[in-house]
Amino acid sequence: MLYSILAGGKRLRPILVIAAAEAVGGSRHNVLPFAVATEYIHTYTLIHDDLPALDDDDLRRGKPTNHKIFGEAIAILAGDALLTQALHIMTDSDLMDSIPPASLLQAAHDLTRAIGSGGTIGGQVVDIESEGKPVDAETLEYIHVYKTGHLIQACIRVGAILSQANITQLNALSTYGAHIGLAFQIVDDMLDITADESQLGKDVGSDLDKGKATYPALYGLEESKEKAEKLVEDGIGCLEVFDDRADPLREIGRFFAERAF
Ligand code: GRG
Repeated sequence: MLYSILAGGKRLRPILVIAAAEAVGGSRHNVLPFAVATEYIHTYTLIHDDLPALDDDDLRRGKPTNHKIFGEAIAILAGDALLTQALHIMTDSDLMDSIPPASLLQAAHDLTRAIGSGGTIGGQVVDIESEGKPVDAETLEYIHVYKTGHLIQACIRVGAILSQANITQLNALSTYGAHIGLAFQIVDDMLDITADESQLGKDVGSDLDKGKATYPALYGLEESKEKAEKLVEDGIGCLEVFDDRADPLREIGRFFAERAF
């Protein structure tokens, strides 16, 4: 668990939890346990995604993948334990000292919906079933939104929910999250072609090797870039209802479109 958590990573999901909380006037201290939980959940998905039965990758966060060091059995268990520990952290009754119980429950409910069969795992299943087959635009968008977008969107919603966002704020942040979440995976597809391994810290070219459904495969690199940029622009546009406390979310959006790692 420690090996993969401490291997690095951009910490984007916890950053989104905190940035969303602060955009609606909340406190970073109050949302920190949920922010940590999102990184545990994300790291679990990476460990399992890298396993031989799934993507069979050798490099992650600039280091050998978990199963390469500890073997498959321990890698599976490390992923399971990170997921379980995330649930444990989110359901700690001490959190009720600073956050209303209904908000805690809603946040945990939102986050767990985003990572189950109606979210990350559902997207991953369709991704696997689509390998080596021609995939239409609708299926491709489904894979990306479910596999990657829902967790990103949920991190933003969680920060807002725990910080007592009103419904207008929550709706605006949800739409922002949907846009940048899809853009993130489109750029991830592009980096699999354009980046090098030392820059990215993970295997490159593996989507192509596995016949994965990707935006560059369907639309080409240029059109994929345009789609990602448009999604981010529209996503940032949803933040008009917020003041400069939402500037970190605006910057994160831009980073999602422009990132090189
Ligand atoms: C339950 C057996 C089992 C498997 C689960 C859920 C799952 C497998 C896989 C999730 C799918 C997945 C890993 C999608 C990729 C999302 C993505 C773009 C990850 C990379 O995120 P970054 O760039 O990574 O934020 P860092 O390392 O910076 O945190």
